[in-house]
Amino acid sequence: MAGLQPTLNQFIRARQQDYPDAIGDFSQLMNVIALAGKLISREKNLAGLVDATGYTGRTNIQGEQVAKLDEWSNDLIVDLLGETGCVCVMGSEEVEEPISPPEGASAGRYAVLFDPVDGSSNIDVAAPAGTIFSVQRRVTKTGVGHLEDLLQPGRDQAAAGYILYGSSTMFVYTTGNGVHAFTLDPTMGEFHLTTEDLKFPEKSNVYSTNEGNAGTWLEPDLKWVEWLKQNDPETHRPYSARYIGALVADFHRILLKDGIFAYPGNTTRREGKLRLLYECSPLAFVAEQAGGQATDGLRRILDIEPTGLHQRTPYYLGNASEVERVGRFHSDR
Ligand code: FDP
Repeated sequence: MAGLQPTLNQFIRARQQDYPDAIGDFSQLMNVIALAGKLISREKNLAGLVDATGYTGRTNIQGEQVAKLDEWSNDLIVDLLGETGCVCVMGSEEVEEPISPPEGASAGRYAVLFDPVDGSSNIDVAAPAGTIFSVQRRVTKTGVGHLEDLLQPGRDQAAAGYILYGSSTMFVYTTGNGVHAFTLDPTMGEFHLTTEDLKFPEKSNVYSTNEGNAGTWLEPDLKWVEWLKQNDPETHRPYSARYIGALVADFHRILLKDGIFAYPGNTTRREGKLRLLYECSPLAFVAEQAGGQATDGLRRILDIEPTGLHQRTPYYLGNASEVERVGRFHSDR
């Protein structure tokens, strides 16, 4: 029954013993991210009424149009995190360079990367979108705003997760001790635990990819999707296709119902579209903690050594056996 399950705050506090060096910073960070999620959720739900649809007219570092909600959410998260005194640097999809906490705020032990609104083109059509976050421990000793604290491989993440703005607003996170999902009760303004230690289901015959790009795909991906579509009931084929066009929403469906998400590289952009540090790595951490996998076709996403804040990677994410299968199509590329 709603309201009886622990709140996100209570749940994280009860698990402080998972972090021997915890001094409350981590729970504060999670609470602030959750607060941002509640505010973005409210803004998204009222989008047409509060001038939150459409674009600002600017393009970001990726050359993509900046949606009004992208900009609003980015500023909100930067302000909220910056004030905590828990961060030494932030990295956002919307900002080219590392972001320092404001002058006067103390520098904390964490570096936080985020995509404020993933799938923002869905906002104008009242379809799902999300926020993705990744928390790394600082590796530098002094000062703030160091790129080095952001450029760490995904396997070192202290925590990662996402907020899904769908028919419900969900907060899903891991600290490397399982994946836990919370649902926002908007009447209470609280996230309540809905699933502890979430795992991918066993069965899997759904794929999620933008097949409209197939004309630019490389041979392994063409052959793989062709295989998925063949009729062979023994191997549960053909697979069903589902594509929402917002990574968080597509991934959440797969996490709950099984399958694989793919955004391959292609002939014009070998590195694909999705960004390693604030899209792929955090969801890869969640996926692995739920028994799934994430690769670039050949390499484990969490083992990629980042070289740039906005670097991209081909991406295959989901049920372990499905990610292994697509890897076999890529193994001779
Ligand atoms: P968007 O550009 O709308 O923000 O990385 C961004 C992303 O959406 C993902 O959420 C989504 O999976 C993908 O791009 C959609 O890209 P395509 O429109 O090329 O399919």
